[in-house]
Amino acid sequence: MTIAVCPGSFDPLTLGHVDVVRRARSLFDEVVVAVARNSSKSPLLPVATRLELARAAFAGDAGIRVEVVEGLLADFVRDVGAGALVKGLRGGADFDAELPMALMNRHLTDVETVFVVGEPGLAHIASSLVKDVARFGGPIEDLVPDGVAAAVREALGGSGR
Ligand code: COD
Repeated sequence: MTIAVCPGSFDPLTLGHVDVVRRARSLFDEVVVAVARNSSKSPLLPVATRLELARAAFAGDAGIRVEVVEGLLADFVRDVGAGALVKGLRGGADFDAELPMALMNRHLTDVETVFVVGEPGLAHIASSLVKDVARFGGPIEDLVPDGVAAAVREALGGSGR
């Protein structure tokens, strides 16, 4: 059985992430979505909320499960028996950010990183922009799975629409 890990901060989960995870599932028998407790970014949503929202988004998808990654991603990949990491690319800037991580993860565990090109119609969606739009009262419902917009607004203290 082929297993891949799709890691991210998912702060918040967006339709871009969902597209990448489902593309990964079309290539591998099982996909483990790894919600990073600690990344270099300080999250808006607590990890329990990010986990719950991701589990709800993929509840109907066979072969996709969602876990928290507590420490090094390379250790998590080894622990779940995955053969690959899958990351999504929106453009060259994503590749520039992802390449050093792919090289470091291969250095640490020999795991390969597979890049999938996301749906072009979702290329404008980034978690950081979703939070920014919400912070200033803009609509985010059509950028994120069900339930995510309400969680973002609540975390922002009820600001926004
Ligand atoms: N279309 C296509 N792809 C997309 C889109 C979109 N609209 N939106 C996001 N993506 C892709 C991103 O390019 C990325 O591949 C993935 O989705 C996740 O994105 P984010 O922003 O949620 O996640 P990041 O980039 O903050 O995740 C960073 C990690 C959690 C992977 C990293 O910090 C990590 O590995 N942390 C664990 C500790 C560790 O091992 N550190 C050393 C790493 S070498």
